[in-house]
Amino acid sequence: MMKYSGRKYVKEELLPFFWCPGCGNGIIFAAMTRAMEENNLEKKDIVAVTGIGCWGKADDYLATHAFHGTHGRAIAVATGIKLANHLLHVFVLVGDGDGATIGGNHLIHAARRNIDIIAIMSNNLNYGMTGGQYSGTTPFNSITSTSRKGHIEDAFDISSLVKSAGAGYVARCTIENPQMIQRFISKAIKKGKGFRFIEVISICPTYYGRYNKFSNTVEMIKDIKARTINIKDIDRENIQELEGKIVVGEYVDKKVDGLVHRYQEKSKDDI
Ligand SMILES: Cc1ncc(C[n+]2csc(CCOP(=O)(O)OP(=O)(O)O)c2C)c(N)n1
Ligand code: SF4
Repeated sequence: MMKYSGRKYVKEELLPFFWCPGCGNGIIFAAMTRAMEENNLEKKDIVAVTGIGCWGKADDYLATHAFHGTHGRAIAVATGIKLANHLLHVFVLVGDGDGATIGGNHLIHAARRNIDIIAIMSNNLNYGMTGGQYSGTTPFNSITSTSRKGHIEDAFDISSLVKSAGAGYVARCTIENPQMIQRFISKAIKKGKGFRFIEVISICPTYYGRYNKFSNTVEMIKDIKARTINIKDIDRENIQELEGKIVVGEYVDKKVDGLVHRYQEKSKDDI
C-alpha cells in the first residue's frame, strides 16, 4: 500500500502544512492522497469541500478542485456540488466540531439520504482551531478550555450514529494505523455510491493533549493504541467492557442505490 505516494494531489510548493508539529491531520491527509492515487482518480474529477477548522485547512494543500465553506456547512455545500455534477468525486473533510457538533444535522441527513459523497472526519475530540473547546465528541471528564474541571457531558459515538442514520459505508480508524485509514478511504472510493463516512480518531497535542496531561505526541499515540480494539474481536462476552475503548473497523458496508441514482430513475421520463 505504501507504494503510492499521493504526491501528485499535493501542492508541494505550499508545504510545510499550517498544522502544529505532532498534529494528526498530516497522517490523515497523506493516507487520503495515497487512496486517491490507488484508485487512479484524476485531479480534475475531485472536489474537496471543507468548513472552517484546522482539518478544514486541508483543501489549501490539495491540487484538486476545492471549496472552502463555512463552519458546520461543509456537508451541505458538498451535497450541492454532487447534485450539480454527479460525475465528480466529492470528498468532504470535516472536524468533529464542523461535522458532528454545529453541523451534526447535515451529517445525519446526508447519511439518511445516502448522498453520494465521501466524508472524512478528523475526530480530535475538541475544537482545535479556536483554542481547544469541547465538541460533541469530547469524552466525559476531559479537560478542555471550556470544561476546566472535567467535561460533564457524554460524547457521541459518531460512527454508530451515522450507521443508524442509514449510511451505506461507515468505518472508524485511528491515526495510529495510517494503512487502515488508506484502506477504508480506498474502499469508500471503490464503492462509488451512497454516503460513505470514515471517522479517524486523531490527536490535537496543542490543546487536548496539553490540557489532559499528555507529555507529548508519542504518549497520545500510545494511548490510542492501547485502547484500540477491532470490531471483529468483540463478542457478546466482552461487549460490556468497551468503556473507554476505541472500536475500529467497518461498522457498515452495504449496497445502496445512492441519491443520484434514485433521482435519475425518477426523472428519466421528464426529459
Ligand atoms: C458559524 C461559526 N461558528 C463558529 C465559528 C468559529 N469556529 C471556527 S473553527 C471552529 C471549531 C473547529 O473545530 P473542528 O471542526 O473540530 O475542527 P478542528 O479545528 O479541531 O480541526 C469554530 C467554533 C465559525 N467560524 N463559524
Ligand atoms: S490546534 Fe490542534 S488540531 Fe489544530 S493544528 Fe494544532 S494540533 Fe492540530
